[in-house]
Amino acid sequence: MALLDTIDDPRHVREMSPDQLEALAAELRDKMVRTVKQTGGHLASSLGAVEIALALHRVMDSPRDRIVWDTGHQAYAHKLLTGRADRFDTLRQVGGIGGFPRRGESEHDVFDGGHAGTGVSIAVGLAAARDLKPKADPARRQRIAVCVGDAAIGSGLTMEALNHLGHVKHPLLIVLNDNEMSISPSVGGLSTRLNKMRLSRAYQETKSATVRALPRVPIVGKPAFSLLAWAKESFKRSWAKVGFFEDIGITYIGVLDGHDLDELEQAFEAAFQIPAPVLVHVKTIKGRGYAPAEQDSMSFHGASLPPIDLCVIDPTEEPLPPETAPKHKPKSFTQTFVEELVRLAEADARICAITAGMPTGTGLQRFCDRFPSRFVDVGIAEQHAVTMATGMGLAGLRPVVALYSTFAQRAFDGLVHDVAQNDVPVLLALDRSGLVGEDGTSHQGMFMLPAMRALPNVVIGSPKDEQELRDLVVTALGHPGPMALLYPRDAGEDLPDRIGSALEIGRGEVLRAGGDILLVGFGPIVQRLMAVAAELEGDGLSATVVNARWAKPLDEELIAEHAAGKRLVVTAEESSAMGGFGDGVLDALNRAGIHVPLTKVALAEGFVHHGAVDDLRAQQRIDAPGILAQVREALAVPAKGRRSKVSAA
Ligand SMILES: Cc1ncc(C[n+]2csc(CCOP(=O)(O)OP(=O)(O)O)c2C)c(N)n1
Repeated sequence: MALLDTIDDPRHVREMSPDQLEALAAELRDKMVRTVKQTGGHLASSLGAVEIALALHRVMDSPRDRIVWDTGHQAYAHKLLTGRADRFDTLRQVGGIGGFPRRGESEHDVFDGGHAGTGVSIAVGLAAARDLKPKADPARRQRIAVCVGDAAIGSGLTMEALNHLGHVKHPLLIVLNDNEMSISPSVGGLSTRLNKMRLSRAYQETKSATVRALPRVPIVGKPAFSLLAWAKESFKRSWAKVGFFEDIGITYIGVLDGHDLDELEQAFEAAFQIPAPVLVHVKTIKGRGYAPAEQDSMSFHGASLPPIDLCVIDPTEEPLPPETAPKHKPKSFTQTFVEELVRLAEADARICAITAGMPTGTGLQRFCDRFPSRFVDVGIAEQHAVTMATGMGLAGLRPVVALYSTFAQRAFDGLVHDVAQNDVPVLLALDRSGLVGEDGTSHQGMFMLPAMRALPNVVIGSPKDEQELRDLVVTALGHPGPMALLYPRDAGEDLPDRIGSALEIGRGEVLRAGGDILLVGFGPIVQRLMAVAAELEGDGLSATVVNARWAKPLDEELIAEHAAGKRLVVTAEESSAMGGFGDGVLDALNRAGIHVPLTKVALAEGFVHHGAVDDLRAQQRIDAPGILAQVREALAVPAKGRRSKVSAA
């Protein structure tokens, strides 16, 4: 029987022998690799954190003690050790195990995460709550740990939390899981510092002395403090220049081998003896134990590739038979966006591009390869990206910030206070707008459109296809103010490449004309409206389809003209229904005095869980069959009496 099958409580790992633990670590890795080959997922990060998870569960008593995983993408071992091994093959599938800690799944999951840099704040909050309890309360002995990566630790939110923690000094263990990588190589001054700390010979001597001394650290009592004080001092002596954490009030232990379970346990145990915040800096290998992931941790960071692609780059797998070779894939919106951006940047030296730790995901790596000096990766620092872009815009540049819609949420104040208030020509390229699928609640791109609609000066556009995306990029970079462009993770329509040309801002277009229904959409969902219109013909209903292109300013005139006299208006967007494009159309029609029943096709209120995008679209009834069904239902509602849940008269 596999060791993993014997673990239904993480406490069981405390009773295991060193040999068993080594075997268990191998089993955990094997399970992750086999699963992710089928489901996709954050393989490399989780492979690198196996020993950290084992050590934390051996030293701590979860769920009484609390283990926080920053971001949550490296927590697969934790999931497997906490009663989810038998369901792990459902990872990221509809109704299955989520890719990040999810409180609904297990009492061992502390919070529902997904965004980088939140872990230390959560842990500080937990520690603050614990330390408010009366001294005699046994809950005051609760141990709290947070594991955070070397990229996430540089995010603004983590910096704020560390700064605060250094002041309030709640006892708490921060495990800095340093694999030198974000998704791409880590960037930033802190990252450079961490590198120096790892590489210095002086450090090597300090480190080995610390590690040699750690076994002598007693479980309780004062000697631990003096030993740690010694370790700290010796560290400071060697590292006067790199005492970043010490300087802000956080005790530092490091750098330890993050794959040496024994060393980790001793350090964690020692850290918990100190009545103050302690950061244990460990060096790990991203992708540890699976050669393809170790060699190419970038591809295996978030392996969303279909299983077949993982096999192609896995030398241990059988070669693929020719008939199963990957098929032609249409270009993604991301690729088209970057192509057009690079084309424009050839002719306009003011154009520069900014990413927040996602050069590959946003496609901007291509821009970087062509114009390295006009490209900036600020690290996981979305707010800084947007505000810095404002500064660049004020100084005469044409900054383009490409962010995933979900991560742009963190930059919202920068958008309001900096970009919008100053009315600066910043192009905010919101990739992954709409459903993203397997990453689930934390990652769906569904809140930025409603949030941005209220912002003065900001123009909001979304293309019906990849050719129109080129037009919108040209339009945005010729516009003297801020613009946000929303495009999805999806592939485009496989249309021929062509050069973009400027469009009139606030002008939509009629794609087909019909007398019964107006279907008006924002973004690529317009393609589904065309399919729906074709289907409705079979019902004897003719539909006008309008591609709105702009959610702000809305083409009110065009929409009002085509809504007047129809039996039904249907608005469509792949975004939260509340306060979005549909509400804009509704307001506009009300203002124009046009009172036609209106159905809003959008994402229902609430978070959208993980699963394949197509399944989620079907679930939300925003795929073509779902929209068609909604239209048919709306038309079956008698004109008088019951109001449809999304209708307005
Ligand atoms: C706010 C935010 N921005 C970007 C991301 C995308 N992202 C997920 S993991 C990651 C890199 C994290 O690197 P690190 O913290 O060093 O952990 P590692 O994966 O290397 O273990 C990034 C940029 C995110 N999850 N949240």
